[in-house]
Amino acid sequence: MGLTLAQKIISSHLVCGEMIPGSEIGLRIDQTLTQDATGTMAYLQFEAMGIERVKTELSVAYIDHNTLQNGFENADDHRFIQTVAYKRGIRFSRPGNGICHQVHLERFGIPGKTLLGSDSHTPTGGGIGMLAMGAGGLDVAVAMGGGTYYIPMPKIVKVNLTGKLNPWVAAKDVILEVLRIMSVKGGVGKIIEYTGDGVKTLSVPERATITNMGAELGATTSIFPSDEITKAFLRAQRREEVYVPLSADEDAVYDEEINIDLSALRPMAAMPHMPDNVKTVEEIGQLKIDQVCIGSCTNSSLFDMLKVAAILKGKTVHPSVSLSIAPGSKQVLNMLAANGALADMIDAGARILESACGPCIGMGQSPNSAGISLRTFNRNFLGRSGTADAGVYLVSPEVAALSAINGYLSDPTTLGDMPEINMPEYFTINDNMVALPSSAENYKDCEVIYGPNIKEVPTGKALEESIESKVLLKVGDNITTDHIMPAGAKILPYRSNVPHLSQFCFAVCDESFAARCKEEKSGIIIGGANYGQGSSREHAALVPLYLGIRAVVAVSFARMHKANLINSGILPLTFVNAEDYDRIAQGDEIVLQNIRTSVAENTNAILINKTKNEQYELTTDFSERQKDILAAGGLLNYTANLGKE
Ligand code: MIC
Ligand code: SF4
Repeated sequence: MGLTLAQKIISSHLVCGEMIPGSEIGLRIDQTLTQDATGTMAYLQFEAMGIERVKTELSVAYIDHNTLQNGFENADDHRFIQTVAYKRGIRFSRPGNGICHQVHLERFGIPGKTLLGSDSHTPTGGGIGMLAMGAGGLDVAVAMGGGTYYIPMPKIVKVNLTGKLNPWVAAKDVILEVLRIMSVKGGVGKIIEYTGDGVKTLSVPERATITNMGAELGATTSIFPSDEITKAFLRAQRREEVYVPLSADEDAVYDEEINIDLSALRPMAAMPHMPDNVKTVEEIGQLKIDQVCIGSCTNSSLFDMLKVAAILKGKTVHPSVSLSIAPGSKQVLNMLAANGALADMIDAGARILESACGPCIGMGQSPNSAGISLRTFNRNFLGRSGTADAGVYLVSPEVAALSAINGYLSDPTTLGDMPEINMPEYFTINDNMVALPSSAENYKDCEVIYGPNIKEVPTGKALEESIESKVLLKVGDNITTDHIMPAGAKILPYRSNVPHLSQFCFAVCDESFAARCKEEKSGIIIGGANYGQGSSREHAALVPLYLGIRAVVAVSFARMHKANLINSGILPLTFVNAEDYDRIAQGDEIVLQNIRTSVAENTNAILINKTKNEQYELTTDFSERQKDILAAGGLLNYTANLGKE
């Protein structure tokens, strides 16, 4: 029986386990990346492990999220990361060099390698045939130290692409169609593998848009084959030597199959407040808009920017619209400047932002009250833009640029012929903003500089036999990490200061949650389906840990968040009967009886609801390794205990 491409890369990196869907496998990680919003914590944990130098083939630390320096905090974190990187053998991509995923694809990604990043959009690397996955910072720290990365073996979904995109229909519309079909929880426990004749009609930046936003499906990762188009992209980046052809075997067997005819797709938009709330632009109609933001790791390649510039050329942004554009990397921005496209954008009235995440993570450009914002980004979760009542629509760069001129949501297919976009034979290469680390000889003398905003990382406590506690919060389905631990310009500077962060935990859903936790000192959370979807941020586990949360009982969990809960020593438990979710209420007094034994023996746990005088069965479905981590009260304790043995 043949193998799919993902299975081939997994089998060549398999440290332990069997490729049986759902069972735990351990993978060797070739490359890692971090960004600054998760990186500070990841490097604090790396430092706590006492490992002298990274053991990967390549590790890169990017600064791209916390770039509004509205106080000393972000700059201090940047300096901390820079000094750790220098000392420990990690390359450092300086602020201004661009968004981690865009830069990594351009300059470092290698087909067939494994990449683990402390950011959920790491699967962007799947655009050149990497097995690229997002994870919590602690998992990335372990991988940097040469440790194995564990995941449940995913099912493999084949997305068979046929036909060719029509003019003005974009890669964004392909992934929006996949989201419409599969939903934000449809990809949990799965790898999305793209095949079929349609693949060769898509350039690497287009493929990367699709794999990037596969994160919104909840998928472990997404991957395209590595072919002649990949080779041409790597050649244009003057990295042809890393090219290897890679594809699935002819007789590969997939767990699921989806067919998409590219020629049948229309421009689409994901409506507030979920990336799978997708309709065609035509169906939504001429919605009046207040803001357009173009950029993010999903749509900020040179290819995207040149299309935007061609649409804006000679026009003026509508008077009631604010248009901002953040090119994805220094390479992109430089090339736009050199060929005049940047001047076309500026001339049309675009507000040019630095090459960083910017508005995508609420670092500025929050819309006006109740504003309608079109964004080429990947997430439109409630409140993420920084304006609680704004409505964010996710669209392609083509839709965004035309709408910015018209002042309302517009379908670009009405524009007739597409302007010819000529991609350069070679990109402009200058890696001068990637600082190299110290040498293996002199690293010992390098100092790591900590700022005053860096506070202790909370650690869990060993699991007790029974937990007696209270339901401190009950939430519904598809709760995102942006609900649990919001980001944005005001909060992100405190990513290394958990006590300060804690006051914002769940504030989007319930402003009094943090205060209640502080009063009660211990509690559990009840969640619906797909609890913790979205980001890889482990703060969504570390902060509840700090607030005394002992367990989250949900209908189901998103992959990265479940791993982060386990790593921090919080029990992620699921209802055996999903209907029991309706029976338990916020404020109920509960007991998780003999929970330590249930976890150790993998038997169903019993939740006694003392308030209702009822009891419910919960699943404890953990691997041997996860059981030990939970028993120890988190991965850091577990690792420290190993050292004592
Ligand atoms: C995001 O898009 O939500 C982020 C910010 O990039 C996160 C990481 C973080 O919270 O720092 C992600 O996607 O993992
Ligand atoms: Fe940055 Fe947005 Fe991409 Fe997250 S999704 S890495 S915030 S650009």
